[in-house]
Amino acid sequence: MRYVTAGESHGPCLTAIVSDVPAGIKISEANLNADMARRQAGYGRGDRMIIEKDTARITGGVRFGRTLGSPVSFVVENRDWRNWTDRMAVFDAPPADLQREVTPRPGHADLVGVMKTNSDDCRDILERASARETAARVAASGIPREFLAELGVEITSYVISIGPAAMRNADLAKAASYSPLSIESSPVRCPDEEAAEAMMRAIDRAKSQGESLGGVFRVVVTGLVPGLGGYEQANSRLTSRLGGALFSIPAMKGVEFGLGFEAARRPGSEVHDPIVLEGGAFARTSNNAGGLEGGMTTGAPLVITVAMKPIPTLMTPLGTVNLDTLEPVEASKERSDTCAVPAAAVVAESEVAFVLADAYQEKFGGDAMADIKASLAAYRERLRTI
Ligand code: EPS
Repeated sequence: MRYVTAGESHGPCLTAIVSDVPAGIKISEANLNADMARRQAGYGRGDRMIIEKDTARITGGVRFGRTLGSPVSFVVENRDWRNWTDRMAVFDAPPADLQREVTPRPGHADLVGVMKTNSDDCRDILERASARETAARVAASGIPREFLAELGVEITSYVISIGPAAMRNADLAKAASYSPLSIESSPVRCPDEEAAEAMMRAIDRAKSQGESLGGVFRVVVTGLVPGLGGYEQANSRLTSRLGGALFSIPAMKGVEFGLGFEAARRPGSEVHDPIVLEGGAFARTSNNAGGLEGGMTTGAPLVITVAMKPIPTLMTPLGTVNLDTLEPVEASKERSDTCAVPAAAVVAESEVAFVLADAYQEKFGGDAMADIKASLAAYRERLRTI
């Protein structure tokens, strides 16, 4: 399964198309929009989220709640568009009073984008580089998420730290133990209530100082069969495919699998997961690998930890250079979020869903749910009878 998106942050809408979709996946409008709402929420979001009420409208590829096997298309309206019709007009000439964006924000795509495209207005760049685009990704991920759910795969995520405020015990061994309720009922999507309070205080402090905050979150996937992905080629390894997908999300600066960087500090005997037989099946006494060995799933939960940098738009701006006058000035202050780490975790789930759906299709067939399920059942049976 693959997706492509189009649309600007303050344009009429975002569009997504998912191709290589098997026929017969049940699609729930409620689930789709629940994920859209999860991406919009999170303590630390700015006023834009009061304007938007994101819902994904499917405009092709689904009939009577099931995929047809054709590409699936989505539209997500930008409610804010009505405030931008002149500044973001498709064909009309620019309004006489148009203020070009000429004070690029350090850390955003603004400066390098105008250099690269020969534009004289950072808005040509920032409208698309904006993380608003991730609303379209989450919409698109409705297809791989439902596909995986039908195959018994569950994807969750939670926030481990925001700025200096962190969960006291974010041990790998507990990674898959948090209930969706304990995560989703937290305003920062953190299952540790005390840490969540500290994170919200850190966000309040940052906001009052005109600052922004990044953080660390974890994506956990359960119900995977062993053997997804491959060791044969660079691009068959799930480790590289997942890493690439996660780094495609704006502002992601680090991805760790299982123990991650900690594995580099320990001796081998304290890193690798001993193999045992449990009820006739292979199992592990730990999951330091985070569910991947040799670029393939082991069948243990996939545990990925991701670091996000602080949002570059600062209400107490850093220095920059005015592109017209070449004078040193303060960077522009776009309305923005103080912290979007809880939302970014939902986007990361979406990226992971695409990679894993692709890996299932590769191994079990690509075009009809019935055949994929039969092939998966035969594989499970073969592994059971080792
Ligand atoms: C963003 C700036 C803000 C965020 C936006 C990402 O938008 P605006 O400038 O319109 O207030 O709210 O995020 C979203 C709109 C979204 O849906 O996530 C940026 O500069 O990246």
